[in-house]
Amino acid sequence: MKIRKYYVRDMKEGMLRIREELGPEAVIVQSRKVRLKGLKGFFAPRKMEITAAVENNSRFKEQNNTYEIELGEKIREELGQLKAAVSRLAARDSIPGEIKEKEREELKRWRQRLQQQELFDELIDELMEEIKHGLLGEIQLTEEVVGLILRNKIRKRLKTAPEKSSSIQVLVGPTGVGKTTTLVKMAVRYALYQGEKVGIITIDHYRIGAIEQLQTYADITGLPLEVVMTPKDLQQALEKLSYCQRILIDTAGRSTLNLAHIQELANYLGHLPPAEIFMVISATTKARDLKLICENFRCMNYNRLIFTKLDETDSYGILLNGVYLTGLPLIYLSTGQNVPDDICLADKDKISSLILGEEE
Ligand SMILES: Nc1nc2c(ncn2[C@@H]2O[C@H](COP(=O)(O)OP(=O)(O)OP(=O)(O)O)[C@@H](O)[C@H]2O)c(=O)[nH]1
Ligand SMILES: [Mg+2]
Repeated sequence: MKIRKYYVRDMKEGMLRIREELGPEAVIVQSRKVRLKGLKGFFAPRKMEITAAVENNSRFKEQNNTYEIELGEKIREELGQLKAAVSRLAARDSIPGEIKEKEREELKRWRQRLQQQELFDELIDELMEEIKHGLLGEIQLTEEVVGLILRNKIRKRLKTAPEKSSSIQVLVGPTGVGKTTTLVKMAVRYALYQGEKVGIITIDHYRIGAIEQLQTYADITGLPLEVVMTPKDLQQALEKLSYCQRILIDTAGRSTLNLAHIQELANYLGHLPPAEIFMVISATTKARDLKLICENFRCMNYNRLIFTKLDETDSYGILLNGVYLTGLPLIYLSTGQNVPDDICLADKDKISSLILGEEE
């Protein structure tokens, strides 16, 4: 596939150049307004950057920088007329059934892939609509090109952020999703690999064995641990660990449907200074339950996302669903039970590839 960028005044000029240089089979992958580099570019009006792609086996061939179609003059003329007619019809959204069907075929495989990846239906529809609108009726699509455009759209919709922007990080979420394990992975990452002084607080005194679980990790890693029993104790624990650059707070897992328990935990967090509050969700969660979790935990004012147990599923749509639903950045992915290794920063390219089933 040949991909080229054009810097032009407007779409009309771009279309002319693309058609002239890449041929009528070319498709527009992306278009945006940009300022050209340098002082001159700064003062000049913005240009339109258009990225166009065409398959290598296009019937157009390059000769001394010009392209010659391997068809007779008459056929070429007829083809041109036919394409113009189709384009006019497409613009009026009155394409004959046969051609409309053809367009659907090219998108169908990708729609199926996104469905199989369990993206929300409404999100799939939005993506497909965006693709259809971004394409010019006149030019022909291939599955490969639709894949490229889709990858770009998914990448744009995903949101990430730096792993740390606050000295206090709290992990909240439903029961058993891997909050404690992930917290320890993060703590070791900061303390061991990034040389920070890290302290841990737990406000999980509800589940039998919860404190012991974290105490064991604290003993192994040598990190200080404070146990908080009441909302007021939280302030004291923060003061005790004030010599630490980073304080990680573990919380009790709460059932998504038990709003009273969720609110009880939110009361603890109300005593915190501004913090990063990570919502931890298992990647194996059903789409419908994801909506419930995001909604019912809202009183926690969570502002970051972590997905765990990516090693237990081959459907990755939930990662985009989570960002779509909350508008929040995705920071970490947990990929297994090994502490501290099975954690990585969320990467837009990698996630797009996972969703689309492409090798990175
Ligand atoms: N396969 C897999 N298992 C994980 C992952 N993260 C955590 N686990 C496992 O999930 C189980 C629960 O982990 P915890 O860290 O105790 O979960 P939690 O959210 O703190 O649980 P509660 O505090 O009871 O709500 C443990 O067996 C972990 O080893 C992961 O990314 N992949
Ligand atoms: Mg826990």
